[in-house]
Amino acid sequence: MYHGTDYYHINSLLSEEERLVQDSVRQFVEEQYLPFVAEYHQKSIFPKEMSLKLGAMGLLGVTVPEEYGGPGLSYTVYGLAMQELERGDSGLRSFASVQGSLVMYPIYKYGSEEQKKYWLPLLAKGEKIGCFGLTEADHGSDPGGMLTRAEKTAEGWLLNGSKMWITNGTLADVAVVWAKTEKGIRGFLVEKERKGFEARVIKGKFSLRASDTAELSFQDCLIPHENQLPGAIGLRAPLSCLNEARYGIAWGAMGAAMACYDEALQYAQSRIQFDKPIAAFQITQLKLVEMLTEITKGQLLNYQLGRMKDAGEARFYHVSMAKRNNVHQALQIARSARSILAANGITDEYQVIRHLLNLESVYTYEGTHDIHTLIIGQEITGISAFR
Ligand code: TGC
Ligand code: FAD
Repeated sequence: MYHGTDYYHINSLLSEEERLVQDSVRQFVEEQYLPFVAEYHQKSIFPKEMSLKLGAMGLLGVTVPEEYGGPGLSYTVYGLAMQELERGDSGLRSFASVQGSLVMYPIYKYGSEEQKKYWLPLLAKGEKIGCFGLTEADHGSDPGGMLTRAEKTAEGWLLNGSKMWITNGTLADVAVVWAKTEKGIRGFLVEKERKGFEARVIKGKFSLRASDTAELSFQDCLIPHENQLPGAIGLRAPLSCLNEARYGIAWGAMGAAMACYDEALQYAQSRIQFDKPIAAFQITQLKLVEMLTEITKGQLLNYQLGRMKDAGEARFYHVSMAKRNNVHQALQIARSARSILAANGITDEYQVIRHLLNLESVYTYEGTHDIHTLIIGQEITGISAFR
């Protein structure tokens, strides 16, 4: 049984409820996900049945209140759950991030009472799946330049355009779509059966293979007026959803790093070269010490960020710092772990190469490393370096 990495006894700072959730998600990943992940990766599929399992465990929309079908737990619990899911695979955490932070959160925060009452309980149980369409082929880091348009007509909103790189895109029953109207950017709920809406899988991925990534297109796609999210006004609305997901990623990245560290340590202790375990060589020890130190620092960042989120004190640039640092460090840790496993580190008999390749996407999505650098830079200097 996997016991986690907790060099600074951070678990002792957690409540009993927080530890319980962490342990149960860890066990779920160990027993119900890890034995099959190599197959999902090889086939490049996200196992749809996971949706109901994650829902039954309360892992979809962790912070959504009980009156809308969520478990109404804290941000720290949410973070711990994401850490444990990503120890399995970034694709598993991505599924839960998108459903909870990018679909349920905007409906909860910006939706009408009818939208909340209909969608949130179904999404929380995993009976319905959602996706979030912000990025376009020509507008990634700069979503404000989006070309997708929504025109208000007597019959409803008419959507035209396309979205690229959309997680859960072909699995989704409903897409949260961001489009420009004559009054600026607005959010819409588009059900999969709407005429003129199509989702196509993006093939040939080397990264996040056990995740559904799609292109969405809208051709004169008519949706009722009541499918608009009434409270979502301007670019700040989708950006506020990203804060939620980026927070989960900061924790998740440490989960992937913990998996790589654990595997590299075990391998180093058992692999013999020159009549010694390779863990006896100083260079291997240096690599392991650096991994453990960065994991511990990342965990401390997450722990304090979680407490700040729970107290309502975390701003978006605080989240950017944890996402930026933790994903960067997780990627370095995965590379270092892969080097310890050497040739064995390139096969799917071990986890490190899968995590390494996944983390290349995690480094890019939800704001690239560079974009988070500039978000923090802008906050501390007061000068925007984006344009
Ligand atoms: P800018 O003028 O700076 O901002 C527009 C308005 O938004 C406000 N704002 C925020 N509000 C809440 N949270 C944030 N993080 C915010 N950042 C900015 C800002 O105050 C302003 O408000 P107002 O009232 O003055 O209008 O906008 P900009 O066009 O200059 O762009 C800023 C920039 C580059 C930081 C932003 O656009 C950005 O973050 N770009 C990165 C795009 C990104 O992260 N895309 C993610 C797509 S979703 C995804 O990747 C899902 S992967 C999921 C998975 O599988 O796990
Ligand atoms: P670009 O914006 O073209 O950036 C290219 C390079 O230029 C990067 O290195 C970037 O850092 C740099 N750059 C750009 N602007 C600046 C600047 N001002 N200053 C300095 N450097 C700059 N999007 C969604 O909406 N929903 C999803 O569910 C979703 N899921 C995804 C899943 C996967 C597997 C992947 C890979 C992406 C996903 N995305 C999703 C899209 C993701 O958010 C974008 O890829 C990301 O925001 C970057 O956009 P881009 O790839 O177009 O890169």
